[in-house]
Amino acid sequence: MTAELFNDITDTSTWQERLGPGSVILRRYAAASDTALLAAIEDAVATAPFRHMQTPGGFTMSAAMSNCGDYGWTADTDGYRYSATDPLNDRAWPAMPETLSELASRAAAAAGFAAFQPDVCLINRYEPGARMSLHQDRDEADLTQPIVSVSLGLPMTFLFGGLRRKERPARIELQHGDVVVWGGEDRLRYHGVAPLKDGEHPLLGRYRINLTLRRAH
Ligand code: MD3
Ligand code: FE
Repeated sequence: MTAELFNDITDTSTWQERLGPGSVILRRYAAASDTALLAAIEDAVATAPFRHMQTPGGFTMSAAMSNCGDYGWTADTDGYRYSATDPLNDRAWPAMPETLSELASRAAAAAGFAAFQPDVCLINRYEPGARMSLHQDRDEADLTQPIVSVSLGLPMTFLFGGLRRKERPARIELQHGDVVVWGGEDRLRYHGVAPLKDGEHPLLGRYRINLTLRRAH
């Protein structure tokens, strides 16, 4: 037996788990491109730094956020919106690297959504204790377009609720490299992120980064 057979680094297997009629987990789908994705994120946040946005309700979000693409998702005391410029500097958001858009189109196609072309990548960064409460994503113009999410770094517990806020959410572990495609009937389901547990990830240290690739317009 050769050592490689037992070496995690050579394990590039991926597999699918269906979550609902319109949502599929592509386990480890992004693991092979992790360093390229992280380099692309570093590039973007050098121009559009991570920041903690304010919600219209007056709370500060515990995940730090930035964007790349033609638009960026922003929150402030006036509400939630997609804007073509970064409100911190009134400049265009950094362009979306092809590594990101191509990964998202491929993942969407693998889940049955042909020709997905994202125009936004929202970048969320969690540190231990950071969370995201149950919400729907409904600021996009065409809700027949899916959302593709990519998890990097520390593992987390994803909360997958129903179409009404009061339904008790399922808890799903997502790990480094996991990609999830959300569309169809599941597109408007309530979802959130449980408080991140402390840990140490070989590439990201004490952080989890989530990318959501979206079609805003
Ligand atoms: C299910 N982000 O940015 S990604 C968000 O891990 C957001 O940072 C979480 O929710 C995160 O809005 C979850 C998974 C996700 C994204 C969009 C969805 C799940 C979804 C849209 C509809 C249903
Ligand atoms: Fe969301």
